[in-house]
Amino acid sequence: MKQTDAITEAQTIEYRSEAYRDAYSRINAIVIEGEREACANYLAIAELLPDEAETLKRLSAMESRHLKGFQSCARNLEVTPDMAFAERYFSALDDNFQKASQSGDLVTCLVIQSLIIECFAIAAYNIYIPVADPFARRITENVVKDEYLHLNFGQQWLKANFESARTGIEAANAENLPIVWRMLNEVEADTVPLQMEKEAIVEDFLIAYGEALGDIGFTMRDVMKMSARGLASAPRS
Ligand code: PL3
Ligand code: FE2
Ligand code: FE2
Repeated sequence: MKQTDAITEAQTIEYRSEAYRDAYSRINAIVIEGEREACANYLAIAELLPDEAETLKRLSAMESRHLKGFQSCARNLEVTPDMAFAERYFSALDDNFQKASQSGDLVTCLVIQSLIIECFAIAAYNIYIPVADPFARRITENVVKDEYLHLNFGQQWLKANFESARTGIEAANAENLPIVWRMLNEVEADTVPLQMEKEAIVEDFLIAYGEALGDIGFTMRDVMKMSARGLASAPRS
């Protein structure tokens, strides 16, 4: 979509309508919960990777700023985020992260947080920015820049350890990517009043995730196979 089209389109959205604010109470809560978990997850990763603890604590602090930024977006629209919904929404992915972190499985932790969740965030935020209200747009533009750094952290570590991490990355992908496809289907209805296209989010996710996997060391064929994991079995909506 051309930038000018996006701006014209964004101006036609009734940010204060009941329908918009109702959908926003769930989407915004998902984002807040995602940022809250990301904040905790980087601290958990720091325990497993003491050499990088300083950097990881910085990433965690960024997540806590993101969390506050998105809370202010809800306040600005006088929306109460539905946090109980958001916790359920993330529970399958979060359970897998907790299991991995408790068993010291650093590779799985990095795949879930730095690759999968950050790519999901990057895709969603990029699609949201052109249709966001002006207040939320400014905040999300700044947040998304950080998310690329977070993706890059995991990407660089997994690339440097590709030989030993390879099978672990594949296993974590197989287990967790299907969950993300289900999560995307679950928010589809609520992205409509926000004028976010699910297809565009999927496309952006696949680009960011595929580029990361390719840079880490996977062949194009591997990338295709891994990205499609769970896509076909995800319930159609
Ligand atoms: C990691 O830094 C952040 C993790 C957040 C995950 C976000 C998932 C987004 C789902 C769809 C939301 C659309 C964006 C709208 C922003 C209010
Ligand atoms: Fe974040
Ligand atoms: Fe992040």
